[in-house]
Amino acid sequence: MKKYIDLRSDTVTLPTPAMRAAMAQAELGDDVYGEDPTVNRLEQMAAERMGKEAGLFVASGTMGNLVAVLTHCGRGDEVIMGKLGHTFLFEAGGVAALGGVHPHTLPNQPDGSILLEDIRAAVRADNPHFPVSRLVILENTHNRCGGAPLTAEYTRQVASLAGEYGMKLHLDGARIFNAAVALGVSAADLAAPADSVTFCLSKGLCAPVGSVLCGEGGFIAKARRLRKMLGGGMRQAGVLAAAGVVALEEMVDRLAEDHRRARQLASKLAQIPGVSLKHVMPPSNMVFVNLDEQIPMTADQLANRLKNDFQVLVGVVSQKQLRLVTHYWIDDEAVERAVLAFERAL
Ligand code: TLP
Repeated sequence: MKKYIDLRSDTVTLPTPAMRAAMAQAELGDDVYGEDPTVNRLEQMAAERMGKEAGLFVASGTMGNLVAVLTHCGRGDEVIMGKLGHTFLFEAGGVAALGGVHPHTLPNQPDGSILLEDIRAAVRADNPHFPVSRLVILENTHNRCGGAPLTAEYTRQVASLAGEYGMKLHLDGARIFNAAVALGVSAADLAAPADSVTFCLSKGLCAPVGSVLCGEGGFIAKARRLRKMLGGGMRQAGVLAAAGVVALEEMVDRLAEDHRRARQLASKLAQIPGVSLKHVMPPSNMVFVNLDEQIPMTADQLANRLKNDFQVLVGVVSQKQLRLVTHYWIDDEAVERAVLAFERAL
């Protein structure tokens, strides 16, 4: 098999040798009976890291967000989310399809936030014509907004606005540790204002599978039933959770290296004629590359050329935009080789 430099996403990360060893040795039980000690340990560690009472190991970030929405909302309720949010764009419409929950989308600002006045204006009056406004979702870091981190202060303002109207706040913190490292604060600080938070073990943290949904004890008990309903009750899941434990113990602080490499990649790509970037100084581990009109190629064509001629894989966002994501398996040499591939391909 050819050896690719894979910058399509941090979801492509393979487990580290320490994770494989922990998986092989994990103590196991039936988690649907609550008897898998490794899952229980991971859920407890995750809850502590998020500053919440309890955690629930789920198969993916998508499942974590879906379970959270179904736990907070009933059929005919409305959830406010960003137009560029992962929950709106990339989760197969699960909240509507499976929960009968109505998405109300609002513009995302370039920094990933949603304007407070937009949220306030979107809240429904108590009137039988309208769905009931029940939940707000924020995303941190914000994927489509260039990996931008939302501050704890902004999140607090949204939580307090939501609270004024009896709504809850869910945080899609798939990359909350990237946000914490970027801002120099703890993930618990960022999650504190939210009623619930999902974070992913299988992105920059390198675990092969899984996310954890965290919140208060009663919320997680209800979420556990919904996870079962969705087919997400996993049995000897400790074999996966073991990698998650290593992810939390060993892989969080090093995310700063991925951010440094994203800046390095961006600053070099920005020097190539015809290339411009969403952020010349990317705030976390994502680099969004725009191809100017002078480049006679679509993003798709460029991605194919990078793959076939240079063994470099990148994500295609739109006709003229690519996304490159740094992660544990991208070292300084891979960054250099990717830049060289762009220079030659263009
Ligand atoms: N994001 C993936 C793709 O689905 C786009 C990626 O390559 O970035 N929330 C956020 C903010 C995400 O970026 C993702 C995955 C998820 C949730 C869903 O996680 P999974 O893939 O575990 O369901």
